[in-house]
Amino acid sequence: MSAAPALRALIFDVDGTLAETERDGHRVAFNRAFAALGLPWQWDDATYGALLRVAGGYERLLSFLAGQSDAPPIAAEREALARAIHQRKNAEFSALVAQGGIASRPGVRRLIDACAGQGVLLAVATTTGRANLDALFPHLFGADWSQRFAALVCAEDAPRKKPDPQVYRIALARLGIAAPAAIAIEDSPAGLAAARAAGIACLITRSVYFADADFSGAAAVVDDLDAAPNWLCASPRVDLDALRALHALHA
Ligand code: XBP
Ligand code: MG
Repeated sequence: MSAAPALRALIFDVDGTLAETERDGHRVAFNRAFAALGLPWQWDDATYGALLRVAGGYERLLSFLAGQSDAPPIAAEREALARAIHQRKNAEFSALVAQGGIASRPGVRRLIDACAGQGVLLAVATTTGRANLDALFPHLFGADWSQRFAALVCAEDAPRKKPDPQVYRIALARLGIAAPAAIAIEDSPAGLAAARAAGIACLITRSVYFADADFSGAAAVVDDLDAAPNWLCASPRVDLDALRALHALHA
């Protein structure tokens, strides 16, 4: 029997995983965009939680507009409206981030800092656009954030949104590693499905909108990265030793 490959990379989802950007950022920004454009809609927490089943902000808007009797009846008009709302939403998201309204989730900064010293590559695999990363990451990881990540794969690179594995396959290609050498860290069922379909073991850190979701197929599920690992390891939190132990069990 051959030994399990070493853990070479952590591939992070962004929204809900690194920060509660859906609750504190995108939902608020969508509502500000609706108001700024004189549109009659506002999404409360429960509505947004249900809409999150559709990955991608633009796609989420289109799916919402298709079910609204007060939205344009012609598909091309709904698409134009969704593009306008989405563009404004992203501007509002950047403004929210600039105001300091979004912090990283527990343990994220610690784990990302640890990778640099231990030769574990870092990558991002997200359905959000690159502009949202450029706005958010300096606040989460400092001005030199881009030097920390060996690969950033966003909506512009991977148009087929999660649960499609495209975003993870591109991340692996850019990292130059095979799927068994990585662990994905995700918060959503669609993200888990995308990582698994790419052949990558996946750790779930539960976020507010997916607190009760079914994560069958995950290597493990924790409340956040500062929680005690619920698999066999000596670490008190999810650190690189804990992830190596999880990886050895699932690679
Ligand atoms: C994130 C998304 C994104 C964000 C908003 O999913 O679905 O659409 O909600 O970003 P994941 P955009 O965390 O699984 O990558 O509006 O830029 O799409
Ligand atoms: Mg997510």
